[in-house]
Amino acid sequence: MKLIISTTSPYSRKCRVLVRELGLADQVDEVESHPFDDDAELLSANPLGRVPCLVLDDGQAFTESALIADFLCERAGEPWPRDWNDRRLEALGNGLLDLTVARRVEMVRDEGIQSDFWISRRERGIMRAIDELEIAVGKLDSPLGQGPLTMAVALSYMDFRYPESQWRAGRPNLKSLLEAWNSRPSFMATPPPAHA
Ligand SMILES: N[C@@H](CCC(=O)N[C@@H](CS)C(=O)NCC(=O)O)C(=O)O
Repeated sequence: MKLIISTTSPYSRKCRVLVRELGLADQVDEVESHPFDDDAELLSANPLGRVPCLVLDDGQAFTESALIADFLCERAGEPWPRDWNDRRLEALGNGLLDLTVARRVEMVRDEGIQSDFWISRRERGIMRAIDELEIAVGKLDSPLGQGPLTMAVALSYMDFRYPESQWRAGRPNLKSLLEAWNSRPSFMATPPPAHA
């Protein structure tokens, strides 16, 4: 299988971490592609032009990180608990990723066309989501699961793109969750590049 990724993409990182956690590294070739280069291989696999994209050996392609994650977990024999609470946390974590990426997209526009309305709306959504996740993560027995992984990837992306963010203040459960993930080899092997 081929996993088309970008090293700065948090959605890609989630899939890359899963490949390593689930012991699938010898079955998956990672191919780097910057989505904005509109590289032919990516566009022929994914008409949406986005990463990540998992291409199976028969050419069939999966184009959403959540779908890819489900596929990888099934391929590995479902080693992690997958109940509705995990799915709920995954959905909230994915929403947090969407908001952080959307905020980033707004922030890198030329100053004259940035929208304070959208930046502020994204930031308020991010704060509400992490407050909810702080409560939810306190009730988890283990950091291993698609839900907590998605949350950890989103928090790590916040550190990458918004190092000034004080998200740890008053949120000890989320702080511990990211510490737990940061110490795992799968996370250590997939950091975003230092200058990007
Ligand atoms: N919902 C998608 C989001 C993927 C996504 O937005 N990836 C970004 C990189 S972080 C991308 O490829 N953006 C290029 C574009 O939107 O044109 C997923 O979960 O896989």
